[in-house]
Amino acid sequence: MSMLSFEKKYRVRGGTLIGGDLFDFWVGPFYVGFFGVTTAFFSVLGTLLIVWGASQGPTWNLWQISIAPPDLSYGLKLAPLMAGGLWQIITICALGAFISWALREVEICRKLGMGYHVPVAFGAAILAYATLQVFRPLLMGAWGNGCPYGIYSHLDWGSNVGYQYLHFHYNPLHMLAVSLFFTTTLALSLHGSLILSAANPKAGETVKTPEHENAYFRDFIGYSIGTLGIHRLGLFLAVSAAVASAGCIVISGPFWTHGWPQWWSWWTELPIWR
Ligand code: UQ2
Repeated sequence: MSMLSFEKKYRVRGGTLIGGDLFDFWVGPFYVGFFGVTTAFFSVLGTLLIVWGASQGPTWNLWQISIAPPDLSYGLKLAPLMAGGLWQIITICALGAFISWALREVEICRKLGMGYHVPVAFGAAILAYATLQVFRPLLMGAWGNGCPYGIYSHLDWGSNVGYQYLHFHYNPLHMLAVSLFFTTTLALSLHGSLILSAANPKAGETVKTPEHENAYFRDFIGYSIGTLGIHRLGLFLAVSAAVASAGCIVISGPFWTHGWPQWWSWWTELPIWR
């Protein structure tokens, strides 16, 4: 715990959103807080329900275990436990845990006097999950449109939904989301490799500074975005990827029911070709 002397200054009471001082303490290096307790509650309950669901299923093969949403015929009703009800409760546990985690981040931000960029960014990932498992099924009128919890089964679901729209790669927001994910990995590979290079000079030489990092990229491509800029760019790319993902799935069904290749006929139907 090399940061303990630094942390002493920042391990302060207060900043909690709920419960006052009740859960305002640490366990080892970890802040607990009211939302640490609710995170633990929802994740333990959800995990136990998945394991129990698996025990009631046909296999212990890790790849094949699956907990499926209800049949489409149940619509938006609560389903019997063994016919999708388990999936519904597990989905509530998952969202409970994710939202608790984000609020625990908010409390830590408040203690440190930081901005809320971290929980807001994580909120984009929660939005994508909620869009897939809650908002889209709601808009389509049945929980059966949600994605199953299982390693192979969620891949099969993705493949089937893709083919349902003939060729999902023609979905313009899917195109944007994929491009943003790839660009995120490009930016992080450029950044991580630059940091490791500057921090690991030849034996006996001192660690290099941001001046060297700027000079490297100016020599290489004539431009450096800067040490603050690369982190702003990374945040923007990653959050945009999650938001575009949410968009690309929620428009598939609720707002576009044909194949995605057909969407592009807006181009051939432009009056300029007549
Ligand atoms: C940079 C810089 C860093 C970096 C990186 C760059 C000193 C430590 C990686 C270079 C990044 C550029 C030029 C932007 C690339 C654009 C896209 C869309 C991938 O200049 O400043 O700080 O880590």
